[in-house]
Amino acid sequence: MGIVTTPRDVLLVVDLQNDFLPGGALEVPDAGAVVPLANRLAGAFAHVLLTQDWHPPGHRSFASGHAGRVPFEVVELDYGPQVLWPDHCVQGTRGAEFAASLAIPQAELVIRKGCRRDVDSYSVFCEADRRTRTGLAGYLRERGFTRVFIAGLATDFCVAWSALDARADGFDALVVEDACRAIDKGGSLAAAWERMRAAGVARVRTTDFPA
Ligand code: VGL
Ligand code: ZN
Repeated sequence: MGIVTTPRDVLLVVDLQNDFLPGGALEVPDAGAVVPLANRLAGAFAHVLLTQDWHPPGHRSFASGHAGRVPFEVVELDYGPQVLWPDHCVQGTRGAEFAASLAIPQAELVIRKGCRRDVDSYSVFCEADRRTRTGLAGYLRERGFTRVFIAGLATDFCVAWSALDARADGFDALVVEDACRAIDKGGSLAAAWERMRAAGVARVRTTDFPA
């Protein structure tokens, strides 16, 4: 598929932060490969936005605050099931900073998520309570963007939830598959692709863009 981008397209680069990269607190397998791909992909877009997982210390999604629990277990919170994570992307820490090799200075907006202590947010559109909006849909609409391409981390969490919410909010959503990496615990990656397929999220590759 040869993709021709237009000024109505936007690239969302999701969570390319130290804690998700090699040596980070919540390292995503092979995540280091994504940064150069994202840098190059960004050149095909007139508009690029970055997202940043941005938790206060003691965030409810951290296993460390749940007695007797360990990372990757699932607990029931008031808004539903929550995977517990190692402490990661704490506001103002080195782990929360963008990868040093990320080179997208033209990015127009950085949207932060997971900022409230008691509510996680994989989606860049809407928090895990499924009520609190981040404002991204309004921003995209006001600027006339209709197609949202997504690359970054992690395919089965922030990328997938954001793609699904983009569709729910009436945007075309296209995940650039090879410019993403997954956490993939307990079948989470296959389940995420199935949900995205059913919702009409398109699956594309960096090789679909002009060199
Ligand atoms: C993410 C788990 C916890 C992600 C963020 O960026 O996919 N995953 N926080
Ligand atoms: Zn997080």
